[in-house]
Amino acid sequence: ASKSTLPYHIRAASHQHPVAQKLFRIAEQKKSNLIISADFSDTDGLLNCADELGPYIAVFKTHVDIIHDFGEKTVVGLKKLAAKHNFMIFEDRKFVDIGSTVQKQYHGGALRISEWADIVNVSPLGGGGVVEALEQVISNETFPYRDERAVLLLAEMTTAGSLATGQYTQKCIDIAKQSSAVIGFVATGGLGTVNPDLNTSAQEDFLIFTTGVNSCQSGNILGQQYQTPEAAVKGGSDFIIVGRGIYTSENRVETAKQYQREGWNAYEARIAS
Ligand code: 5FU
Repeated sequence: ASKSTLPYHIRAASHQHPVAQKLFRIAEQKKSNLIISADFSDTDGLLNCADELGPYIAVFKTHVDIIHDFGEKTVVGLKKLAAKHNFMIFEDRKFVDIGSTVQKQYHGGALRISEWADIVNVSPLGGGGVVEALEQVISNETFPYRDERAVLLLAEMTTAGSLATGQYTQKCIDIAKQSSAVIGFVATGGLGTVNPDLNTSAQEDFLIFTTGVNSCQSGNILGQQYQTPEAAVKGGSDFIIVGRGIYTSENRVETAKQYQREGWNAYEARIAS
């Protein structure tokens, strides 16, 4: 049975993971299932965007390795704005190496991801060991953010010719079921409603995060493929991720509000169905 027709507050109350509980509650409070993909290359640009759009989003998604002046100011600023506007932070890092390397990339290192990102994602090309490696860090008694960190698996990609399909996607579901740190998937939406192996038990409730959302574009030259907020949410997406559709628009606050409304209306329609 799909969980996608249940309201977020019901899913929050029954979810096993504190990060998923918090995220559902934020979404419900702010009436937003919108994630901004803030692909900025400088700290000021990133923080300005977080401050301006913070009120309308549930999650702020980053690629901090593209920020040329990343440092203390970025980390402190992000954490402060997340608290101010009540959003979570998702670093779209797509960890893909062997477990011990990923542990070092996640915790410490140049980007200090474990310090500030509530959510990170993993590309389990090398199998489930990489998820176990992150779980080891997150569940360690000395880790200061023990119940405040979660993992998504990159089960599908939006790009034309993606290899993350079929058996690969299925295997991601198997890996997720083995791990207490995984709260869901980055996927195109349908995973939440059409996959017969997903969310089959009362305890299981994986969240679907969907990139490649844009109301006006159908694609661009580098293979990106888009769907509208309505199509994504109707198809089973719990959180829609919008980048250029918002941050390159003339008035990004108004555009963000519009995506927020569209995403939320589609969610309300889905739970009423
Ligand atoms: F895993 C994926 C994927 O399959 N497609 C994506 O587009 C991630 N992304 C990210 O979402 C990508 O790295 C960008 O950060 C963002 C999409 O940005 P856009 O401007 O909305 O196309």
